[in-house]
Amino acid sequence: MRIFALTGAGVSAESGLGTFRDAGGIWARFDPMKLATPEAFARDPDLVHAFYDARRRNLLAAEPNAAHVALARLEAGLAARGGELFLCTQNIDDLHERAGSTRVAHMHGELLKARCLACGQTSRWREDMGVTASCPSCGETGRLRPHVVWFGEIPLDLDAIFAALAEADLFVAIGTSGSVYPAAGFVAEARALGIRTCEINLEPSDNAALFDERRYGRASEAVPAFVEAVLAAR
Ligand code: BV8
Repeated sequence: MRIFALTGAGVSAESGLGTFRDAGGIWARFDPMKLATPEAFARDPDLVHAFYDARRRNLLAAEPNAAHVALARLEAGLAARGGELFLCTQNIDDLHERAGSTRVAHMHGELLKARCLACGQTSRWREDMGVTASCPSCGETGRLRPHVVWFGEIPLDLDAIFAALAEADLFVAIGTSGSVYPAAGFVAEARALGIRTCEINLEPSDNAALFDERRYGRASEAVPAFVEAVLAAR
């Protein structure tokens, strides 16, 4: 059985990482259009770096939760049965990896990586970045940005993502409001391909009506229950 799982901020919410649209979520305190765009970075790099430096520090103090652990178990359980999990995340945290997932497509990039605007190299980055950091590859100073996909930029790994989606037997969206494209369009793509769809979320998402199956609850409870059901059925 091939499962394509798309995760969003809701899967990391119980690990203490803010979500984007919930009351009090990251964007509720910051305007995404002011921060998560190339224009914002060009206009006020200090402010954008401060936003990501704060999130990076928060992430380094966070732990994966039961939802991340369950998805790692699903990857191993499907592989043991000759199946496959393609885990595509909109999240820029590394909690899936820290929970044991080995194949994660970070379509919106990764908070713990830096990209150099001088040499184009990406490197692991765990400290504050700010406008004075130097590139580990070329040594240039003040030319680093977070390796994340901002609004208006093209998400990463799209070819691999759409290829995996086309091969899936089940598409499951977990902890995402279905409000950011192209990720929010994946469920419609799955339906057009005749693929069964499932949503696991705290509450109905913007595109809830497009899902064949809907499971609501906190990810740390609903995702383990879903994984047990899938692995018991095989
Ligand atoms: C692009 C990285 C062109 C940075 C982010 C149509 C087609 C294509 C593009 C567009 C389009 N319409 C509009 C666009 C433009 C735009 C867009 O979608 N705008 C929106 C505002 C309408 N899209 C883009 O700009 C994208 N690029 O289009 O390029 C292109 C595209 C394809 C091909 C060629 C060219 C780039 C978008 C990426 C932006 N970067 N993040 C950073 O993190 O700072 S987006 C950001 O929002 C996050 O990555 C996040 O993934 C994303 C979506 O948010 P969610 O993850 O869903 O989080 P949210 O808070 O919204 O929802 C959380 C859910 O969890 C809620 O439902 C909540 O109920 C639930 N929840 C909460 N707690 C729990 C829970 N569930 C379970 N348990 C809990 N405990």
